[in-house]
Amino acid sequence: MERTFAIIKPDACKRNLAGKILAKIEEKGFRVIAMKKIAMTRKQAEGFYAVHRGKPFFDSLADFMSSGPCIVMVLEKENAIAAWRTLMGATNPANADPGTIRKEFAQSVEANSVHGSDAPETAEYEIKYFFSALELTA
Ligand code: FUP
Repeated sequence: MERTFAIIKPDACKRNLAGKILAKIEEKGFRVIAMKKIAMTRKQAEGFYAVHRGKPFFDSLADFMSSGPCIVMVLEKENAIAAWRTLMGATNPANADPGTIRKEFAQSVEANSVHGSDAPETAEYEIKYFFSALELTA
């Protein structure tokens, strides 16, 4: 079993798409280990996307991620990291496969509805950024 970190981003929360996205997650057999709704400050959003600091899209991305509430989650399944990225679809919704969340819901490469860790080390870092050990027992 593997765990990954997921976000339902502000664009999707604003459009009341959290339920539809969660339904897809559950249909694919992920177990939701932890979940909470949060509103990130600009600084918290910058810290989360620190690997992208200095890139041309960084400031706009940090503004977007702190523009409203999002839902952060820890998902568990066999090969959860790859399975969640497959269900999310390509970063740019124009390139996302049919049936993926980004193809169905994303508005742009920035407002692309969901996030998912890209490797075991990132998953561990991202889970710890948002959740305490006590919140990961379910
Ligand atoms: P992903 O892992 O699919 O979320 O994609 P990246 O880690 O490459 O990028 C993180 C986020 O930066 C994306 F979800 C959206 C944003 N981004 C842009 O806004 N513009 C770009 O050109 C690339 C990424």
